[in-house]
Amino acid sequence: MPFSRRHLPLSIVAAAIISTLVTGCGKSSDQAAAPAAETGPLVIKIGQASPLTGAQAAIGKDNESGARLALEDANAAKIKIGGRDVTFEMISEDDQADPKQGTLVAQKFVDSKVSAVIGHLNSGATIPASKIYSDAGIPQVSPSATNPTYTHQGFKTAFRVMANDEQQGKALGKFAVEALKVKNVAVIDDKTAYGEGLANEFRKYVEANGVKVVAAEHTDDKSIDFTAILTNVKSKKPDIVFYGGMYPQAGPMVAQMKKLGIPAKLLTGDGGCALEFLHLAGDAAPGNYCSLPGVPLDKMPGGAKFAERFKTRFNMPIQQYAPNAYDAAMVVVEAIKRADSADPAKIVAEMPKTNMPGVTSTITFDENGDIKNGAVTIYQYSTDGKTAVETIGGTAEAAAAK
Ligand code: ABU
Repeated sequence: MPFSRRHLPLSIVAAAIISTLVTGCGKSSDQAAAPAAETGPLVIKIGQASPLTGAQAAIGKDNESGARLALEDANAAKIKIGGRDVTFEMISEDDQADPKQGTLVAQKFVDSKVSAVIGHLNSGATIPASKIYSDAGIPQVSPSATNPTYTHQGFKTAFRVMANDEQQGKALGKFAVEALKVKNVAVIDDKTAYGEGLANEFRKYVEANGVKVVAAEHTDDKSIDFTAILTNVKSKKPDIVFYGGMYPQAGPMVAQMKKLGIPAKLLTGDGGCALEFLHLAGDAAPGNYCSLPGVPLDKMPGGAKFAERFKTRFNMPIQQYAPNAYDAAMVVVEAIKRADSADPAKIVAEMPKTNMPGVTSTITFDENGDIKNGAVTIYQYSTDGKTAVETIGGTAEAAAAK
């Protein structure tokens, strides 16, 4: 970090961001953003895409709210682009966590002439959509899609504000080997870009460290009955069950593990680390593990204040990725300010220069568009929440979380 904001409340961090937004706006406008004849307010459209209906709607709306809060803050800052007053307008679309729907939403954003996109939430939707944004030259920042492929396709338009699944799979494997000291594991995935990819990264790490995979099973991101695969898993007596997938499956899975008398705990990634897991798992939740990219909320530079503001604004707690969605949107706003333009090409050119003290951490990108120094935190569920047990990797914030 250029200077320590770790213990500063969000109000101060937000004030700093707002102050930065207000300054440096005296450059002349480009034609695409502000034709010389126009002097009225400039409306800059920002796309937001996540599952707003279906089993993952809770976290999809959480992403939407995080991005909305950022754009409301940007509007309150009354920035100018090309000398004109600016209003950021969020266009939010439901991609249903579906790859095909993701591409339809992406084309809709292109047709609507958005300046940038925050999203998508799921890797399965983000990856195919990213080709459409790349072809259109529109910058895209995913708050939560963690499959490495997203940023490894050579697209200049693709960015993500959290650690990817190479890092997350390795961190989960390291935790299983070193902290849990497992000797054999069962691995289940949902065959999605995210779930299968994370399970493969986990498996690669544990097998390289002498752990035996005694069962490898597959489900999908719609199923809620896992009796058949769990019956097979039970017969193999694993020390732990790893699941690569999302909470609508992870919650019922642990409930059914308990019902079947499987003594092993579930270890899963960020897809299983949503607040909703607790409701779905019921009394089977305590003791199970999940990971989330980043440091714990209370160790984030602006975490505590953000949680308070989020609760006040939306009358509900943070579900999962809202702080990351806030940062993703603010990264775009900052790039627009530096570009002094709403022209996507000019915003894309500014994105690699990002060095922003955000809610979650100071955000800078590597040559692929991945966040530099991304941390991963492992949590253990209790009856009514989850407790951070270990933070692996990352920057000063991660060190402070240990
Ligand atoms: N990172 C887990 C949830 C989103 C995704 O990557 O599919």
